[in-house]
This record gives sequence, C-alpha cells and structure tokens, in this order.
Amino acid sequence: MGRIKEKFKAKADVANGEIKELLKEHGNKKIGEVTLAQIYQGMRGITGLVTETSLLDAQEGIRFRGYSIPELQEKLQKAPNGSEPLPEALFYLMLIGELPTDEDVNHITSVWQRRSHVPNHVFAAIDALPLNTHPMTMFVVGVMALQTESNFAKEYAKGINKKDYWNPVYDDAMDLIARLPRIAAYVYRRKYKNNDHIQPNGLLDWGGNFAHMLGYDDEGFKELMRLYMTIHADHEGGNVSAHTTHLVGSALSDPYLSYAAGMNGLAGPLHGLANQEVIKWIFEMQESLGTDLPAKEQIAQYVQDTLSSGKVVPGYGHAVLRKTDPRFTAQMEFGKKHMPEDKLCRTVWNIYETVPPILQSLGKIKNPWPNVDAHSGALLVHYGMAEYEFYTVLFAVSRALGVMASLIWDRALGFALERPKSVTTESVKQWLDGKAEIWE
Ligand code: CMX
Repeated sequence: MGRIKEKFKAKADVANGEIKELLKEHGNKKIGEVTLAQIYQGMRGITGLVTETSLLDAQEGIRFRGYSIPELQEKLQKAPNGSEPLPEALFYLMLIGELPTDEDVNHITSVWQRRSHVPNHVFAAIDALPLNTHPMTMFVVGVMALQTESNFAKEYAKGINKKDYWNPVYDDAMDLIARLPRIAAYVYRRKYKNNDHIQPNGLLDWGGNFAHMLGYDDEGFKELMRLYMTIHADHEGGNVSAHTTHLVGSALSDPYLSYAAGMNGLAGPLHGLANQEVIKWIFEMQESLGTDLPAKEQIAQYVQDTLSSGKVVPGYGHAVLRKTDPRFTAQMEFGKKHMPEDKLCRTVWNIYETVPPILQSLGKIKNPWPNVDAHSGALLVHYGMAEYEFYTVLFAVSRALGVMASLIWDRALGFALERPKSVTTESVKQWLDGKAEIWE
C-alpha cells in the first residue's frame, strides 16, 4: 500500500468507528424540518448529505477542512518561486484532513506524473466528434472512453468484499486526476490549435504541466492555473456537480462514470457553464456599446436590458452564499497584483460595483453578489485564452480534486445507495386535506 493510501486507511478506520458510535447514540436526533416550498424549490437548505472535504458558510464562503482560501494561500505548498497554492497540497488536505508536508506534496506530484498516460482510444473517441462539438461534450466523452481503465469496475466484476471498495476507488481517483489535464489539453489543442498537441513536461507540477500542455508557458498563467485548480476544487456536497458524482457513485458506478455524470451537471449554465456565459455576456456588451471599457452608467443600462429580456446576469447570485464569493475575491486580488490595468479585468471590477444594487432592487434575488464565475474568464483572456467555450473544462479538471476525494470517503465510510423520497402533487393535496398520511 502506498504511503498516502496507508494514511488514508488509518484515518478512515478511525472515522468509521466514530460515525458508528455517533449514530448509535444520536441516530434519532432531528436536523431541521422540511417544508413544502423546499420540496418544490430545489431542496434549498435541506441537510441530507455528508461531505467531509469542505463546508460552505453562507456569509463567510467555503472552508476546506476548516481552512479559508486566504489561509490555504498562506499555508499550502507553492511551486518554486511561486506564490499560489499547489492543487496537490489541497487534494491531500481534503483527502487526509491535515496539512501536508513537502514530502507528501512531492509524492502526489510524482504519482500523478507516473499515472498520467492516456490510452489512444480516448483520443480516438474525442476525434470521432465533429469539431463544432462543445468542449465539455468532448471532455466527458474522453472521460467515458477512459472508463475501460477502471480498477473498481474490474474488481467488482471479480467479486470484492464491500469493506475493500474504497481501495480500487482510490486508485481510480488517482489515475483519473492524473490523466484529466492531458484529456482537457487534447480537447483544447484539437478544437482551437489545429490539432497541434504538446507533450507533457515531467518536471512540472500538476497545474504547471496542465498550463504547459494547453500551450501557455508564461509563469503568470502557470500560477493562475494553480490558483484556479485550487479554488474551484470543492464547494461542499450539495452543488450539482458534487452531488451528482456522489449520487451516481452511491449506485457503485465506478469513479469514471460518477465523475462524468457530475461533469454533465457542471456543463449547465446555472452552474459551471456560467464562466463561459460571463465572458460571452461581457464581449457582447462591449460590442453593443462599441467600447472595451464601458462606463458604469453604460454597464447599469446593459444589466437592465439583460434583466428585462428575461435573462440572468451570469456570474451573480448563489443558491447558498449570501456575500461576495471568496473565490471571486481571490481572483480579483490576483488580477490587481498581476494585471491592474487590464481593461477586461477593470470591466469585471466595474460590473462588481454596478450589479449588486440593481439586483438587490429587484427584491427577489437572495444573493446579489458575484460568484466564482464572475471573474475567472477575464484572467484567462489576459494571458490569451479567449476561447470561452473551453472555460468549463478548466472548472471540471479542478472539480475532480474535490469530488474524487469525497468519493473515496463515500466508499470508505460505506455510505448507502442514495434514494430520497419523492411525492406527487396529487398526494400533497390529499395530505393537505388530511386524506393521506403519506410521509408519516
Ligand atoms: N440574474 C437575474 N436573476 C437572478 C439572478 C441573476 N444573477 N440570480 C437569481 N435570480 C432570480 C432567479 O432566477 C429567481 O427568479 P424567479 O423567481 O423569477 O424564478 C429569483 O432571482 C430568486 O432566485 P434565488 O433564490 O436568489 O437564486 P437560486 O438559488 O434559485 O439560484 C443561481 C441560484 C446561481 C442559479 C442564480 O443566482 C443564477 O441563475 N445566477 C446566474 C447564473 C450563475 O452565475 N451561476 C453560477 C453559480 C456558481 C456555480 O455553480 O458555478
């Protein structure tokens, strides 16, 4: 057993014992009550999942195993001469629940380098798609083709003790994370760079090598990728991509199937696709106003036009957060440090000053503040990556870190098949009339 796997097993054994005790003593305690509105309106606020890797506070934002984003930036390991955290270090923190040593981080970097080989049939599957296919579709097709490599699926077919499920899931998770940058970069270079592919650089860390394979060797872009891969990795368990991965995994679908399912959810415009929508919306605004630095009054008018045509303002609002997303703030700080005069970034900052009061004035939007997607595109465009349809693939590569660490825990803790109860409106009416006791 590898050193990190061994450490994980020891942690999981302790956690299993604790949870068993906790349920024995407190299993009947109630957390909250469910209202009809919650059942009809996206289950907001219903506590119904355990996700160990991170916890979201509506006011404060995300904490990964207790650490906020500024704390991660301070405490996690960096690349030589870098100042942004290495995603490898965050993965270790999410998986093991402790800050890693330098040795742990180097170990993960070398394991992911060693396991990064992608078989040719994956590229062939992507190549079979027409060039106008959306990059997220190409990416997920690549992941699905890679499912042939699943250790878990093979072990399950042979017959494996349920206590050991976590072990091949762990190996699948490490293989998958190691290979995703190569698949994502292949999609990018195929669609936008005339199939001119770039071989991995075995001397680089995971995020740095990803930047290199995409074709961006600028140190600033590599740092951006490390930050980007860290802050997009996890947002507790209820968001569509994390929840879907967890749900599909609960059927013992292997990590490739589970992750692909989750990423199909990330590809929706109310979730991860919002990052492409933001830049598309800003580009359209610039074109319609005939300027690359619109004034705040012009932005305000454009926002009103967007709202009155029945569209959402992309990058604003959140199902849980009620303040500016700290992931937005981390990216704004990166922009102010590396590109303070960049017109697109300045436009994002002007939008930040303009949009919240307008959304607030509508009276129905619970959170008028920007989320993670409001900023990411402007930083990418600064370094030359203007192909905004690709942006959600970057989000997807990062999100693998969180959902895979969680999936390993799901199997190690023996979590059950997820199967909540649903009702029909007819049964609700009968229950309201006192004619049926459907839920008791
Ligand atoms: N622009 C316009 N209207 C908005 C809005 C926005 N940015 N955010 C919310 N609203 C509207 C909702 O559509 C809803 O309208 P109706 O009552 O007419 O249906 C109303 O305000 C209340 O919504 P809410 O309770 O505040 O928000 P929800 O929890 O239902 O939805 C979210 C959250 C993110 C889907 C929503 O804010 C939105 O559509 N934002 C824009 C898309 C976006 O940026 N998504 C990315 C989120 C982060 C991520 O997952 O990556």
